[in-house]
Amino acid sequence: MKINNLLSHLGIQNTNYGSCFGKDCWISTNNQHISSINPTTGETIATVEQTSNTSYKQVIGEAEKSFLKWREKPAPLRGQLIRDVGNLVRENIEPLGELIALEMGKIKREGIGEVQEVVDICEFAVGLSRQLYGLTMHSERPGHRMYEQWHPIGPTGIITAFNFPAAPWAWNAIISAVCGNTVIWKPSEVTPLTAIALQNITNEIMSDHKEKAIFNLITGTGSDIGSTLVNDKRIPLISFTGSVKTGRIVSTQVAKRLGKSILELGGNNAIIVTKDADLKLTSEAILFGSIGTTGQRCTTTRRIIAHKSIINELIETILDKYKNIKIGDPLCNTTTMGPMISQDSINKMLQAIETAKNNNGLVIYGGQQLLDLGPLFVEPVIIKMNDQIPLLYEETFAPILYIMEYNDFDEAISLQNSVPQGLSSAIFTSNLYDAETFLSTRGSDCGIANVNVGTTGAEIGGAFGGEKETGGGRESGSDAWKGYMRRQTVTINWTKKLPLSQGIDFSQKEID
Ligand code: UN1
Repeated sequence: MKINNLLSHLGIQNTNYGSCFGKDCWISTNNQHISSINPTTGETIATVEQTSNTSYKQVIGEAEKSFLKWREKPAPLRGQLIRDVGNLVRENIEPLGELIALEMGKIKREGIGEVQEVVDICEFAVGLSRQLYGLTMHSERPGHRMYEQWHPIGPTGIITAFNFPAAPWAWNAIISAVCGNTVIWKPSEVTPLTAIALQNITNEIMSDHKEKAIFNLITGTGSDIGSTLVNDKRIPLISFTGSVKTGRIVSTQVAKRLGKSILELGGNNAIIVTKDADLKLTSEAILFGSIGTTGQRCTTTRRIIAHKSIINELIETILDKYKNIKIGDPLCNTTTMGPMISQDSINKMLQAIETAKNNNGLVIYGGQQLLDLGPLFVEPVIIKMNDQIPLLYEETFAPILYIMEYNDFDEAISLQNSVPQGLSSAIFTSNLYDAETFLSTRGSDCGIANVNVGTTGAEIGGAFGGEKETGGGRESGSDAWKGYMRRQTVTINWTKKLPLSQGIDFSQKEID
């Protein structure tokens, strides 16, 4: 689609308001605008008015009001609204995928894949709307019944990152909404247009269902409006996706007011390749894992830990694949890798390459800036690391692949677990013992552990998140919904007696 047609199809103007609580409820207070810039060309796509203190107050006020009504709606009826959101997103999957490619530079096929995650989570949430189950326990007291039930928690704040401008919103917002909460979304200031397009979709559906302010939008920088949201006592839960550095600040600020947070922070993901791995399969997974989304996924494969007997053959197989990467316009169907998001990211990548080279690292492929293609294009880089240097403990959000070798399997696991982050991990092997050891308690310490499947591309059905500095949060499928609700333990006495628990006798008689 032509860019102008695409934008108007998704309800985006040249200049937009960034604060909204429903159809025809976009608010302007003449605040400053931020620009959404196409990383492929450096050109401004459109501008968006940032949320001011005044518009913030209005959005939160509406979200609080709407919560009181929405929480009363039976969950299966809430599911019907979510089903309609999913259907409208599905109808727009292609333009939304294109918009993501345009605004943040991942290739269109991956953009569409990301929107598919939104559709998938909507479908999951519709089923979930009839399965927000609590347990029943046996009481120790006669004639008593005990059970637990789950209630909505309140308006929830969702802060998302540029690299996945749609899916993490959905993992959080859709689940939170089906749980009976209203949602206030602050997207990355770099990708406000995808957020506006999704807000337009939820506006349409909220209006069809005679609702508003279930899905709400605020826009601006993290240090400004993001921080206001994080510190707002009226928001019992903040879900934050972003760097470890910012996550630490967010989690401290939320904890200070005894709020709850769900954190999805950095990764530093490795694939262990054993001597009997299928190298064709392995190199396919490595390619998608390392250059998909231009190496800017939190699940990106950044480290390969290969057995010394196959490392050279593995490198050859990977190089064959890297030589065929087509770098260019992410909207072009044949492109496999688009631009990076910013000059700052490129600087960090180039700096990491320098540090690696200065520390006995050998660049075996790429790493050059490709200014002919545009300001933000780079070649992905493969670096053979001979020493375990501090650089390898950091997440550099770029298409950098470090390869290192191991001798025995325990060493491989210990290298895999040596980093402070704990998001995703994988092993490629046909050895059952190695696969099971990797999955055992002395194996991978990550939230995600895959066998003969790469580190990226998690399905929505599982709980998504990681341990250690990744923050411990879980989002998306499985029972991650519990993070968006408050648990209530209920005991009912249906007798005429009042026995106390633990057998305590509290009668007013003398006790020897
Ligand atoms: C992210 O990079 O923040 O597993 C999320 C994956 C995607 C999600 C990545 N489903 O790679």
